[in-house]
Amino acid sequence: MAKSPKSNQNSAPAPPATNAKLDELNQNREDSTGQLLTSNQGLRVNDDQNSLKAGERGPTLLEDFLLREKITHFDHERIPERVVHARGVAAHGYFEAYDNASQYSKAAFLQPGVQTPIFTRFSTVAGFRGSTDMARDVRGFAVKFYTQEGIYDFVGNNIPVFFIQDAIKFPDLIHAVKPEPHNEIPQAASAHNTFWDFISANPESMHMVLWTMSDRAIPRNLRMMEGFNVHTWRLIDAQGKSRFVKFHWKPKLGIKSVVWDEALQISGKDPDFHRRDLWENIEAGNFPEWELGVQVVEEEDEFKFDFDLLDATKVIPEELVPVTIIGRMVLNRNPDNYFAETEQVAFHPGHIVPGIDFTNDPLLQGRLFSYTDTQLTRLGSPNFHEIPINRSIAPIHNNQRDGHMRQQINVGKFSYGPNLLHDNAPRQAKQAEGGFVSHNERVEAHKVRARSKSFVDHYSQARLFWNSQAEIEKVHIIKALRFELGKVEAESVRKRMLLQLSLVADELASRVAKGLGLEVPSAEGVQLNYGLGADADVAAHQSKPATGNEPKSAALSIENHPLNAKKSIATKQVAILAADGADAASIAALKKALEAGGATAKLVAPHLGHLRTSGGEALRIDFSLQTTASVLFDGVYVAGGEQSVQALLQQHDALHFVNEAYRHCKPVGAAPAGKALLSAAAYGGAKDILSGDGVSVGDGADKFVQDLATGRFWSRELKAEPKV
Ligand code: HDE
Repeated sequence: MAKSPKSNQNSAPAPPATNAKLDELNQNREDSTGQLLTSNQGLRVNDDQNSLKAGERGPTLLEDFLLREKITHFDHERIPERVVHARGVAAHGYFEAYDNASQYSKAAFLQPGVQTPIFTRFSTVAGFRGSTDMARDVRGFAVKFYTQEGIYDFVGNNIPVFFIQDAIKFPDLIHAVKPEPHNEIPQAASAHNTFWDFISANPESMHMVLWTMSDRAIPRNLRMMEGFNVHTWRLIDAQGKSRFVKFHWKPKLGIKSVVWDEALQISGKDPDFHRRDLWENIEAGNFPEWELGVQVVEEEDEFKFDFDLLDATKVIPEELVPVTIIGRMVLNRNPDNYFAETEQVAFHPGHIVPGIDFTNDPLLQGRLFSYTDTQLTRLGSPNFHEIPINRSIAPIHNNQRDGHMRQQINVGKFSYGPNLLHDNAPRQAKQAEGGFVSHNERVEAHKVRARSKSFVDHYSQARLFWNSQAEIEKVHIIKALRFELGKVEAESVRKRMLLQLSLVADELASRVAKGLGLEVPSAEGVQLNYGLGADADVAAHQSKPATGNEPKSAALSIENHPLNAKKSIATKQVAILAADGADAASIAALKKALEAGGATAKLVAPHLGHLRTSGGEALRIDFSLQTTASVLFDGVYVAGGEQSVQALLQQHDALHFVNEAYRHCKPVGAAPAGKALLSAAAYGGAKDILSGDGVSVGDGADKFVQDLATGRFWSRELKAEPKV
């Protein structure tokens, strides 16, 4: 459970959506409102719709410099997309440190009350730039802090562990997960044959794979997910003392996900579901907020755990080391331009400031190389730090020079150091002046290409994760594995995966096996530790199956997570189904109750335009039944009014709307007259709709609002499919 410090939490009013970084960006903003058209050279252009020709019907002239400029620029508009995390969305905001962070770190941005501009980019990992937001995938969670001491990048994910322990395996992992190279299938999903072939031969992935098969990999939105920096890092305090740390972002609105069937449909109905949600909520002033938490481990306690702190496939259970909250992040402004900001932003785990330092986690060490290297391909020049969104607000002075698209005009003749003719400027900064000094960790070792034996236990934490899930979460993991492995063509891969799962928990393997129509193979005599060097002693690295009743950790579950203890309807979206003749009073009462709790209602009707209520009032319709779907909402309510309900009964889409919301376990409500629609929608997996939990008919707005705060009513799914 997170410990809350005495802090100025929420006490400071939200600053206006401007800050030092946003002000600095002003010099690059361009607004054409009321301006004349010019070429890129500033020439006023009289006609950019007709090319220059030899006669009206004649050939175009090579002389046409305006045509050439416009087309040439267009031809070069694209840059390579990110090799991973290509699809993303970002927003500006600020980070505010509470009064307790400075005890662990001397970083200027962690001193009490300091506010720092930030730019945060969320992403999926495997899909291309144009893929769907709702792919089952890890979400990137990258935060650029524009601190007074330079850029600090927090380049994390929404899952606290990773698939592999050593960076050298990353190209293999990504080649396996991206679409298969011969036909580029499947898009926006983890590849089936190749991914599971890799995973089944790579036991260290088992913990992370359970996270990706859980509902964490299909978030309801980006505002309601956690963020983690995965590796163990170091915090360095003002006395130079180093402590180990794991970072967490804790979403203020709790953790919420959708169900897989919804995810599949949302991908068709609104592939921009997450980016739209983030954009609209920021525009509406519902600024997303996270608290930054740290799990701090003293150096002398490094070896007191039964896993290695340097192993990125492990969490530190929050029961062992509680999370201390040290600050908060608020996103309060959308970017002006997707390409200039969200696409060109360049993150790097090696962008750190005094007070933060690296550990020897071999995954992190490899990342420290990769991120600059990848920007050279993507952004094309070592001057990518000069792109406005990447620019530090702390001044930059060094002897680096030139290169493609250099913006800075370095004056004078000195571009080397030491120099005596220029007083050694720019001069090296002493530590007391903020000069960065690496933590002086003692390292004495043989040079080896090897994996530490302390990294070998691949199953205990996978099992801890499994044991910590509520029954409905287990059901979702089983269904996800049946779906994903069901798409694998090679039976040998399916079987090997079942074997791996059986080493996590027999129950998990046997329930997945049932869906695949296979028996769980025996582990006897199988050597499992793949991915070692050719001459490695595999037997010595044999990972042991987890045994015994591992304890549970509530923070690994969504259902049992302490962040979800508080129920709220804030920012939830409700569809009110209505047609001509609807009862205005029932709509108004519900809208009022929802708005009081920070939720919004949208009127959904058979047609667009306006509907006429039973009292003759005209109400503006937000969506027609054809342009939206229940999967895009958190709850559904049927408005009163006999004539309206009769009209909805004639619409297959209206019945489907209610039926589907019920099957997805969402709150369903109706004014008394709406009962007829609920009865008619009670078919298939929703046949008990009138007696189901979280269904309110004629109970007034309050009961529906209460149900909406609860969220989902999983008893319906467990009852409809009892033997998963
Ligand atoms: Fe990344 N990763 N990564 N990664 N990563 C990139 O850098 C890489 C890893 C993460 O919104 C790339 O600029 C290696 C873990 C995020 O722009 C690239 C390894 C975590 C983003 C790269 C990892 C991450 C990236 C591609 C294994 C969570 C998107 C484009 C050692 C802690 C940032 C780019 C954004 C992006 C390499 C593993 C998070 C190729 C080699 C673990 C959020 O440099």
